Amino acid sequence: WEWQYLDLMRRIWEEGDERVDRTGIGTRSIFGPQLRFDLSGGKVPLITTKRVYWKTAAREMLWFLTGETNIRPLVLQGVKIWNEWPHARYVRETGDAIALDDFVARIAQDESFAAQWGDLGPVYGKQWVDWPTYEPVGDGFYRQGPGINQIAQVVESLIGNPGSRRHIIEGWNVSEVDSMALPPCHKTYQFHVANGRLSCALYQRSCDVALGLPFNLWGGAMLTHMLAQQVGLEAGELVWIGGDTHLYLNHAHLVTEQLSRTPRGQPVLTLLRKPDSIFDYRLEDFSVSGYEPQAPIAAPVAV
Ligand code: THF
Repeated sequence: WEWQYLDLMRRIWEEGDERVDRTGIGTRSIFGPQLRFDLSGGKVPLITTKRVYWKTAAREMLWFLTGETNIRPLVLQGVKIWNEWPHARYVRETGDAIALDDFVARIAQDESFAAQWGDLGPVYGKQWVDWPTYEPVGDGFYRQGPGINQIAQVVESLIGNPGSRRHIIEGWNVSEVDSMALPPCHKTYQFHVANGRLSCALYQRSCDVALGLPFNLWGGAMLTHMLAQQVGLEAGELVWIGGDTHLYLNHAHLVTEQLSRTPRGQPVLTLLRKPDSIFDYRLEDFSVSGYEPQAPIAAPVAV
């Protein structure tokens, strides 16, 4: 199964269209690839040709499900993957060239500093569980209505109307994209029930294949396994579809090293408990077996 990932990496590196991207680092890019992974029996597409910190990715997914958009809860758990964006904004807006580590330490220590500078705007968590609505109050004025919890709605629709073609979690809120630190990359999750199995199609408009994709594949699989457990179905397949699917030019060492490695086995996720709802999972509920990854390959993240 993992060869799909390595083949994608090779194809982008050899055939991708080279351009200077938003971050200024430069990428090679292809458009519209698809990967498919069997999730039956707890299988997860957890990449073995380098160590993927699945607990970090799991903490991120659980953070999304809380509706939180501030990095502070992640920082307090030692999760660093979102730190660069608030730091860059702080430096840009205050002119204070504080080092990243010092900035993160302040986010951890100072709650009001975190409230002011740690927020990413209305990103994934906000849209997933509290998509804003507006109600007319006359004369062309609107007031805020109750937020929509898309996750809860999908759980309900999977139970009440499994054959529906509308089991969708959407991150791309057109009117709010400009106020997000980063518009959603894994923007759409659609679920599908057939033969007692729950499958997921994940559409990712922009994909950092070296750093982001291993996390995003894990995330899609984890969410599907959790939903399947909640609604009493077996997990089926994860179908991943990429828009602009790229490798950063400063990830050359990672590409060369990873393409020289051979995949090792099929990790399996076990959910140790059935929480009362999709919102009640904790990190301790996830156990991964059969994961014997090769050495980590560090690479810089483009901000
Ligand atoms: N921007 C870019 N350029 N790449 C991304 O992968 C990405 N994301 C999120 C938002 N913007 C992005 C942030 N997610 C890592 C992993 C996921 C991230 C950001 C960074 C990362 O550095 N991973 C390292 C170390 C992990 C760790 O320290 O725990 C790794 O080796 O996997 C994709 O959604």
